Amino acid sequence: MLLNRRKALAGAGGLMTALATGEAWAADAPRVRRAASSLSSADDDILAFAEGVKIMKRRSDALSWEAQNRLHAQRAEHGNWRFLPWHRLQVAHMERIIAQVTGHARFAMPYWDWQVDRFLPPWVLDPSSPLYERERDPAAETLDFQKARFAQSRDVARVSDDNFDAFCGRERAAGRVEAYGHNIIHMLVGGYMSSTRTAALDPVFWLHHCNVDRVWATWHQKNGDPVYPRPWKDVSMSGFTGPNGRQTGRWTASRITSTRGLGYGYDALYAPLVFALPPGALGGPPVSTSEVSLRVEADSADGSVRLALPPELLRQLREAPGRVTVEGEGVVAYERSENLTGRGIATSILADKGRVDLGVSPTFVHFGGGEGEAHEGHVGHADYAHVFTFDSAVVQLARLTTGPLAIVSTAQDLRPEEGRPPARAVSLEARLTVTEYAV
Ligand SMILES: [Cu+2]
Repeated sequence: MLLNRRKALAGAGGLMTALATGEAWAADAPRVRRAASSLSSADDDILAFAEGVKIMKRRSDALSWEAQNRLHAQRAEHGNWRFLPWHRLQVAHMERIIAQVTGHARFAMPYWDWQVDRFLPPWVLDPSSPLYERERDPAAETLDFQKARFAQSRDVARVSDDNFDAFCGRERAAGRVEAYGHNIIHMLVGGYMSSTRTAALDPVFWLHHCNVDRVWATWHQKNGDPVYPRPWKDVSMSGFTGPNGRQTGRWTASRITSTRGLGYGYDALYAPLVFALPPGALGGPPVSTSEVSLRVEADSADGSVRLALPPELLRQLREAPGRVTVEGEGVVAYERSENLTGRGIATSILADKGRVDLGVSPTFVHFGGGEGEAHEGHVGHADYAHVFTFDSAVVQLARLTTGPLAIVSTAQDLRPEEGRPPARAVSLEARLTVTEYAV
């Protein structure tokens, strides 16, 4: 009884700290985070970032570089809908710490938008700079990230259309922003970045997560607060160190959906991306909408999972090809193990002669992490799952083929030279909304 009461009091105290910190940060004139490509090594933010890394690497206390990596290695949220708010908080805290230890009070973390900038900023490639990291994959130094493996995936960019589930993820599945664009960069930069245990040691981690945060800010601007479900809003996170070296207490997701609430903004958000066909674009008004929910447990020897689309659905797609749209979303889950690292989870819709690729998500497998006590079942040890989406391309595929169609997911081995056994899928589920329009 007494223990519970103590715990409750400690919790309340923590909440008040985070509220007070958040209010103080929000009251500042907002910091403006700028594009890495617009900043030279002589710009104030880059000088501060480099100096901050140098100072923090020399420290061994709560404001050290290693402490930030340890926090990320042990408590970062991946593979679930806490991913975006958790990393938003870590970058915002880091920004304040760098401002504090360097005296560059207005420091704002630069963002590296690899789809526009394409190459790593020159100031992280200079071996004499604290922003350099020799552990990176040497190929990353000259890599055009826009043309790199997996970066062409259709699932990388078109996230602004996503609903909450697809974008932010689910309670136990990574959203697309995490599974695709985010994971791809961790894999391509390589070295420390390729493991959750070491990723935050590379300064590029911060530039990258700053941009992931900007993708969220863009999506949030389009969708607004009503889009977040209550259970997500109540998610709480703690363990972050403020610029004074003390913990800032317990934060709730609902308070940080806007970057303003944390005292920063971006010089520019993403331009509106390609949007889906507006309703009615196919002709007359919609005459019917049906929803199909499918799920299958994996049982194939090669570790993959296959979900056949029901024949009556295919008949519907084939009978009214010009008048029907499909929106679909699903979750594919794999067994979490070391064997799943260094893989690319490829999901496609397969026909006898043809396929629609739904993207490849390089794995970024975390072990542990999260706040075990705060939610049941230790999300960090549950299956490794992510969301995928598909659209009316499946209608085209159905129209151009005659046989069965199936959604298939396999974990391709990115290190085939090791001759590892296949990684095992656990399940695949999908929900399709089929809308038929009048002629
Ligand atoms: Cu990351």
